[in-house]
Amino acid sequence: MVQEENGVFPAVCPLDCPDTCGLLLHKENGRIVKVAGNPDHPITQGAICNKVRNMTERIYHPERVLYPLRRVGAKGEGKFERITWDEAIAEITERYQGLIKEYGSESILPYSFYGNMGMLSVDGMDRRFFHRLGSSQLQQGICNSAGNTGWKYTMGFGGGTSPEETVQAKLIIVWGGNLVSTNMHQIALIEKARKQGSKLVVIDVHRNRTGQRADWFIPVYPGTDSALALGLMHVLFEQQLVNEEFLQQYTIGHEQLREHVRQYTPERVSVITGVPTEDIVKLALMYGQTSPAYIHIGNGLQHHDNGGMTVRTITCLPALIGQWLVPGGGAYKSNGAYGKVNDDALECPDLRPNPDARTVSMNQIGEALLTLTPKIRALFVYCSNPAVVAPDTVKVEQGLSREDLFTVVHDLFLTDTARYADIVLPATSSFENTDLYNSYWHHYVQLQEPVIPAQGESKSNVETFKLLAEAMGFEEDAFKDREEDMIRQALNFTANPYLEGITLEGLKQQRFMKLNMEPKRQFLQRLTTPSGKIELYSARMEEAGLPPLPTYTPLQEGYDGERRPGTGDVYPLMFISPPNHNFLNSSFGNAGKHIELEKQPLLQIHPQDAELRGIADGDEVIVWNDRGRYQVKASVTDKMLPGTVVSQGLWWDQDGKSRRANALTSDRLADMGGGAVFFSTVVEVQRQP
Ligand SMILES: Nc1nc2c(c(=O)[nH]1)N[C@H]1C(S)=C(S)[C@@H](COP(=O)(O)OP(=O)(O)OC[C@H]3O[C@@H](n4cnc5c(=O)[nH]c(N)nc54)[C@H](O)[C@@H]3O)O[C@H]1N2
Ligand SMILES: Nc1nc2c(c(=O)[nH]1)N[C@H]1C(S)=C(S)[C@@H](COP(=O)(O)OP(=O)(O)OC[C@H]3O[C@@H](n4cnc5c(=O)[nH]c(N)nc54)[C@H](O)[C@@H]3O)O[C@H]1N2
Ligand code: SF4
Ligand SMILES: [Mo]
Repeated sequence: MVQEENGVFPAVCPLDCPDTCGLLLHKENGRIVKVAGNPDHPITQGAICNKVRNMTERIYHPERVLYPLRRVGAKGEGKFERITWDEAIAEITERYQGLIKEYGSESILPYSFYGNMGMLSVDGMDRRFFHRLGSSQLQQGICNSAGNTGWKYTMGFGGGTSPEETVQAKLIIVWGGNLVSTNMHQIALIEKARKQGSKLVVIDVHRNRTGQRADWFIPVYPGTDSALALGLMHVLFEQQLVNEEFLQQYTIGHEQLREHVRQYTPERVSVITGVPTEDIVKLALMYGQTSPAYIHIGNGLQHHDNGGMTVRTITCLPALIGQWLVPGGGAYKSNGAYGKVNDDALECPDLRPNPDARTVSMNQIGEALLTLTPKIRALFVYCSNPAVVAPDTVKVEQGLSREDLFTVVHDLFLTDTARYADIVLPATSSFENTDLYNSYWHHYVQLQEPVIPAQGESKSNVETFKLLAEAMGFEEDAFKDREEDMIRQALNFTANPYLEGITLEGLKQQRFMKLNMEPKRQFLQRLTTPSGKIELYSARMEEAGLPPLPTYTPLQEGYDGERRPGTGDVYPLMFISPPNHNFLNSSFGNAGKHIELEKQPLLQIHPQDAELRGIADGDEVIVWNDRGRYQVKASVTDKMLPGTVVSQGLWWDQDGKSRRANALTSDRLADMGGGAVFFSTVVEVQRQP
């Protein structure tokens, strides 16, 4: 049931952002005229970002896809004709049935990520459908999987310090994260802490918006953070700043670690990281002598060849000084595990006739489309835009161009990916749906109910996959469930004590309900490693062929102390392409206001590197390597150490101007979790002739 024509209605921000803000949608004559923050939300407290304040532009965008489309031009050309839903569903099921008969169900691959964080949308009816179909499975390693794996080897449970506590911290280290743009309410909490005398240290490869606010910004060479953390450990042990009692009681491997870190002297670490020796010592003393000390581990530093080990190494630091037992101390990488729902009930993996169906890495989609045997013959993309966000987009595009590939894209827009589709299906915005939301940062569960009707002929993911299931003749009850049934099933999960007391009825009344955080105080319960302790030495890592102790491993492409930029390598510059302030990954890359604010993609380049190449501020430059090219405007700045160039934002390429950063990035996988290595990229830059 959709709400009345006029009024103010509660909503949830659906975007892949840790804050998961509570919203209020103001409606006039049936249209949303204003998107505001909900002041009653205990964490987000009515403040929202500019991106979502301008969300109406996206919802009512003139280019929103409102009807099913069939391709009439060449793949990539973007020429389509309008068809009906009946025609679209009939064509898809006919193709799928034919492919299954001839090549088996694994010839079909779903491709999705968290374009909408609603659990029913991306971990719900869609999963049921592809399980029952017996499709190939997608390994979703594009975002945080390397780092989260490294964290879990060390700590077990995938949750750290609660946001509310961080205001008590006296020292806050933001390590490889740009929270001003990507987690604004954590910044609000940090500012509160600073008013009470806390210091903010930011460690990053460039002085991003967050670094610009820091009391101390420490620039590092990309991919060298584990060496820095090991250098800090060296000093902590040497200066006897470690908490021996905590190490004895709560950790295993501290004796081995003590020996192991002797080799990481500040002098050696300084050469590897670019951080002056005295700064390494100063930071170690600060960390060892300030309590509570909180480390916020960003996602950026784990998009590297060594990303899993980097997060694992930093995760060991609070244990050395016993900060896990201090309220406001400890560390955060993701708090997703606290709100874990009943995934089996939601996704119904038992419907799968072939539990051993092959798994394809979403980071290697281009390669998979081009070379995998037996071939992928059909691709169903939803809640993701691989032609822009996946590594090595030149290969992705070649794969998507295959004439014998049948591609369906379900989206709100004709994205760069959708232009290669055979069939495009129109998706609703989250404000048109019922869905359940968790945050991977704060502890509030939230409910979205439709505020406006589905625009045009758009349908939600749940509806779309139900229609497809019906047309495929899938008769299981799982495909008859309504949204509210699915929410009840998800919340019915006694295995997670944090979820106790959260119900659909409660959510309808209160809109946001806090997880039951009582068990958290029993810190030991959260150490779900095999030993039940913090594993400074991990036998499981050893079994997986990884160094069991925290270790620094240089990037495969790139440089450290031994191999400096500009010393004759073909591609002497490290290329970092993190998110920008006004887009959400590639979402909003087509919205007027958001583009107006970002203007155009820039390449931040150090004055030394610019001078060497005769590049002046404002010049159009070409960035290239063996994989592809990227055309941007140079911004000469000393925000990075020489040798690193930075370009923020995932831009659409529809004007044919080579505007995809991922044309340059590699589809290698990180050391853990099948993670992506976006930032382990080397390039050369020249002024556009
Ligand atoms: N405005 C906005 N907000 C977003 C997003 C967005 O696109 N726009 N995306 C959302 C998503 S999906 C995610 S995963 C999060 C990500 O948000 P964050 O956790 O903040 O991570 P990133 O922005 O990817 O990278 C953060 C920083 O890592 C730095 N970095 C790169 N390599 C290294 C390194 O080797 N060492 C160190 N120390 N730093 C390094 C980059 O320079 C960058 O400043 O943000 C979410 N929020
Ligand atoms: N170079 C480089 N590449 C990166 C990153 C980086 O920092 N640098 N970051 C990486 C990270 S951390 C991530 S998480 C990925 C993110 O990559 P994606 O998950 O692909 O994120 P978006 O680009 O936001 O694309 C989401 C799409 O889902 C659509 N969508 C939204 N809601 C719905 C819905 O309800 N139904 C359907 N069917 N569609 C919907 C949106 O319109 C949009 O086109 O990108 C990765 N790529
Ligand atoms: S994108 Fe993040 S900060 Fe902005 S409204 Fe959504 S949840 Fe809040
Ligand atoms: Mo992400």
